[in-house]
Amino acid sequence: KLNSFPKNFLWGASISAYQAEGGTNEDEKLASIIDKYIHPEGVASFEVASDFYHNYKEDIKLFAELGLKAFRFSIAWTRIMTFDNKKVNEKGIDFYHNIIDECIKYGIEPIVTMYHFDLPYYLEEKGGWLNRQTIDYFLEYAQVLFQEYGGKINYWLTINEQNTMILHPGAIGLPVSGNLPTKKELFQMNHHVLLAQAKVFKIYHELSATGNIGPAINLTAMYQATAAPEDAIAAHNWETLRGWSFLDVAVRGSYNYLFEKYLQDRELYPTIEKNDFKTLAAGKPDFIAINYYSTATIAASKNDGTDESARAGDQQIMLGEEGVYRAAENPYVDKTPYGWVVDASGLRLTLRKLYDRYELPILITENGYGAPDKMDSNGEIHDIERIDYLRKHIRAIQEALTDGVQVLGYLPWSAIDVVSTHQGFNKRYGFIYVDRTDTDLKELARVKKDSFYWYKKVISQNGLD
Ligand code: BGP
Repeated sequence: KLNSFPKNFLWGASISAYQAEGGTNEDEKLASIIDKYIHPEGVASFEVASDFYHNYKEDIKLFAELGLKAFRFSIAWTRIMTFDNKKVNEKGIDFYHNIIDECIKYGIEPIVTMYHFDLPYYLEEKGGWLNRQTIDYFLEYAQVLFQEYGGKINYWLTINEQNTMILHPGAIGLPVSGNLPTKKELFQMNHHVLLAQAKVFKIYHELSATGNIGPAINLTAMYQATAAPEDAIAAHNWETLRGWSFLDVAVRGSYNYLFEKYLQDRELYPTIEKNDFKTLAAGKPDFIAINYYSTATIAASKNDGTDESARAGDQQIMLGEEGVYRAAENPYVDKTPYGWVVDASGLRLTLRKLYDRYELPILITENGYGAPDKMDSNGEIHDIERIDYLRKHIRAIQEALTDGVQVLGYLPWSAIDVVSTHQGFNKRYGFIYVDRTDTDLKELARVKKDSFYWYKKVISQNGLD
């Protein structure tokens, strides 16, 4: 028998600033690296996105109608700080106050991501996260966030998907130079991001006795491709290097032994200054947020130069690494139209493993089904595959809760259609359709999909449909 969802379970949905807002040149917003990325031809840019910047009031009203108890959005650093963090941009500050106040008006818990891929471009020009000074910039920005919004926000997420940024930097767009950082540089950047995060955890806890803060990692359980022992080792490599290595530093304050060895063997070990480990150990999260979409199936490296190109479907973030592991197909699971593995039991397993390891409450900040939804001649969108996907994942969460895992809430991606990280506007995840295509903005009208009515019922019945 399954337990019911807790009464205060945070039924929600998510977006990020750059994928939803648009208005990239308005109100003295600075350019972010995302604004400067090179987009493939015919794929929507982020300049208008879903026009949430102008429509937020109407959109949040729709979220209230949907019955959301929580709404996760990110704050664009480039909207609220002026060049060099010199002062705050009041227009940007007000914009996010307005979003938060609208949420609170409807009894929706606002959940804030502080940084969702969109570093200010002027910082990138100074070396980005490779430059240790970026840590101080991030701290200043964080302090402004806590001072401005601290009294209204109970859940903060520091960095969205640090592991995606470091392990698969190309997945979120190409820098203007066209050159991605080297691996050595990436792990140095990783170290700096971890330091910034630990410092932010610490200053937040000095300021707030009641609020919660945590990292948001892309986490998926893995399966070994066969019972061959070398596949088991490869799968463990993958799970450690792709997931735990980031969270172990965030939660325990230290690099785990496999990660250290991996970095040392490849001469990728970052420069670590004298007090860094003290800094890392001094900042602790209150909970862990995960973005979960799929499981990965992992086989031993063939070591013949093909590990990195061997793909399981189109899932760009499931690449292999020479000598460490390679991706394999899983014949037991379905895939989305974009080739992403659909595996609800994998969510239950991921939650168990995460809880086993850290025993911290878990917030699911993304999960969803990307598909090219079409409006029919009656102006309706019958996204039944999405409903099926979400239904199964909600059931898996209920199973995990029944197992004894502490799950605080579920915030699927995405509240409303947004621009996909690298696949434009045709790849939709929302409960609310935005009437535009990659190339034609139309009127940007909002249309409730079938999943909207379905999720509304689920929320009103606390997890049942
Ligand atoms: C996550 C990101 C989101 C979102 C989602 C779906 O990695 O945090 O920003 O975009 O993936 O990915 P995509 O848009 O590539 O389908």
